[in-house]
Amino acid sequence: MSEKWWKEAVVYQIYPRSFCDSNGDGIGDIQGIISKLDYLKQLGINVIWLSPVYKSPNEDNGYDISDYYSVNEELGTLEEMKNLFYEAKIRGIKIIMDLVINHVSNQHEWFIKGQNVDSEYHDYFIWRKGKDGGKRPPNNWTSFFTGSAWEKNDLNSKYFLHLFSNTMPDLNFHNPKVIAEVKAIMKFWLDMGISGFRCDVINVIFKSSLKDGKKRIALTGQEYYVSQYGCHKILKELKRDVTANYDCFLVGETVLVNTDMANDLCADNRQELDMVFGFEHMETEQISNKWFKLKFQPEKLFRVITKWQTEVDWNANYLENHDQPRSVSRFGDDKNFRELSAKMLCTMLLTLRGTPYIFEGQEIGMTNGDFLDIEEMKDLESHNVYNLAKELHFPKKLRWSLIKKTSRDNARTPMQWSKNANASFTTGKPWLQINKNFENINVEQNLNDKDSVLNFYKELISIRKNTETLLFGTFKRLNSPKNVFIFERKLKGEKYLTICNFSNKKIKIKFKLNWNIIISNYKRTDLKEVNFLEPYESILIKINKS
Ligand code: TEU
Ligand code: CA
Repeated sequence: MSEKWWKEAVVYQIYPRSFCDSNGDGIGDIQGIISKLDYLKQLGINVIWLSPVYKSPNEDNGYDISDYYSVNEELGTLEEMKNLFYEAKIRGIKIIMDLVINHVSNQHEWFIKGQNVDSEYHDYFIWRKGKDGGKRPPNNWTSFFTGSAWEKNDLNSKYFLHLFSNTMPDLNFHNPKVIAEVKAIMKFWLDMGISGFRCDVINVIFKSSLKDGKKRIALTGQEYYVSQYGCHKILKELKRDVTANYDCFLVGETVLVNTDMANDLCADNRQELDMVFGFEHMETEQISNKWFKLKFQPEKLFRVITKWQTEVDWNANYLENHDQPRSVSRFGDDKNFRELSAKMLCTMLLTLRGTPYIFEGQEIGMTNGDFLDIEEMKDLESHNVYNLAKELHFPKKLRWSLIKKTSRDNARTPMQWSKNANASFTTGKPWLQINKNFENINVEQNLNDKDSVLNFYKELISIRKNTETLLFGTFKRLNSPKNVFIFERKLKGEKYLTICNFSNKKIKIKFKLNWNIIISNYKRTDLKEVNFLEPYESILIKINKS
C-alpha cells in the first residue's frame, strides 16, 4: 500500500522563521529545524510540511519567491537543505515543500526582465493597458490583500495583475513556458528527495478572462479565476508529466471552494490533487456589530465539518496554520480551560477521517500572540487591512479589535521551547515578539509533565496510527446536545465514538456502560455514573459489540 502512505500520515507544519534559530540572528533556520527532528520524531509525526524556504525579499515571509532554485540566505543553504532531507529520512520523516506558483516576487529575474515588453519574460506575466488612457486599472478586480488587483508599472506604463500584494505579480498560465518552468521546479526538488508539495492558492492560477467581475465586498473578479477549466487542465498535466513519476502527494490550498469544487480537484479518478485544504470551517465566527467582536459558533463548525467529512472522501484536516489564529484561542478557551480545550480540539482533529495537519506550537497549546499595538505586528496583510480600515474612518479601537483577533501574526510568534531567555527560540533578538506566556507554556515544561497537551497529542497520534478504523473508517455525525460534537467512525463492524464538548459548561449526557474509554482529557477510565460532560471534555470511546 505504499501508494497511499500519505493517508496514514500525520503532518506537522513548520513555519521556518518562527521555529528555531541556530545562529542568534533572531530568525529560525534550517539548522534549527535539524536540531529539533528528534523532538518531532518522539511526537510521532511522519511528514513535515515546510513553509517556503526559497530565496525571497520576504515581503510576505517567503511566499514571494525570487528564485525557486536557491534557499533564502537567512534560513540556510542548499547543502543544509540536503542535510535536512537526509536527517529527516533516517528518522523516518518525509518532507513536503510549499509550491508557490500563482505569483513570484517582483525581485524575481523573470519579472525584472519581463517589465521590458521585448523580453521573452514579458509574457510570463499578465499585462494590460489601463482604462482612460492608462489612468485607471484594466478591470475592477480586487486583491486578497485589499485594494485593486492591478499595479501600474513605471517602466512600460502597463498594468500587471497581482491577486495578492502589489510586490507579487501573478504568473501567466496561458503561457506554456510558465508551465514548463513549474514542471522543472517540481522535478528539481522531487529529485532531491522530497515527498510532495503543499500547493499555495493552487486553484486560482488560471484566469479565464479579464472582464470586470460582479461587484462584491471582497475579491471582485473571483468568478474568472477560481477553479477554472484551465486550472484543472494544468493540474492534470503536472500530475501526468511530473508527480506520477514519484512516490509523492499533493495537497492543495484551495480558496473559495465548496465541496463539489474540492471533489473536482481531488476525487480519485481526476488525477489532479490528492487532497485539499478547505476554508469553510475557518469561517464559523459571527461578527456582532458591537466593536466587530467575532463570536465563534460551535454548531456551525460541526455542520461544516460534517458536510466536508460526508461529501469529500479524503480531507486535509486542520485547525491552524500560519495564516489563521491559534485554535485554542479561537475554538477553545485559552484563559480558563487552555489545556483541556487544546486536548479536546486534538481529540477531534486526530479522529476525523482524512490526513491531519498540526501547526508548530499547536501541540503545546500555544495561544494567540499578545500584541498590544499594530506596530508590534509584522504581517503585510494585517497592515493592509488596518490601513484600509483607517481609510474607511473606522475608529482606532475598532481597527485594533478587528486585527488583534484575526491577524496572521497570532500564529507566527516564535515557538516556545523553554522558560529560559527568549523561550530558547533564539539567543538574539527575535524577528517577531515572543508571547510573554512562554514561561508557562513551552515544550520543556510539556515534556516534563505527563499530563501535558504535548503528551496528549503524542498519545492520540499513536492511537490513530495503530487503529485502522480511525484511519479508514467511515464518518457519521450522531445526535448530540447543543455545543457537543459526537461522531462515529466505523470499519468492518468496529466502531469508535468521538465526543467533544465545545462549551465551558457541564452538559448532561447518557452513556452506555459497556463502552471502553480509549482516551479522555479528564482522565476518566470508566463511564459508570457519568451523567455530565465536564467543560471542554473530550472522550474517545470504543464501542464493544453487545
Ligand atoms: O494564502 C492564501 C490565502 O487565501 C490567504 O491570503 C488568506 O486569504 C489570508 O491569509 C487569510 O487571512 C496563501 C499563503 O498561505 C499565505 O501565507 C500567502 O500570503 C498567500 O497565499 C500568498 O502566497
Ligand atoms: Ca537564524
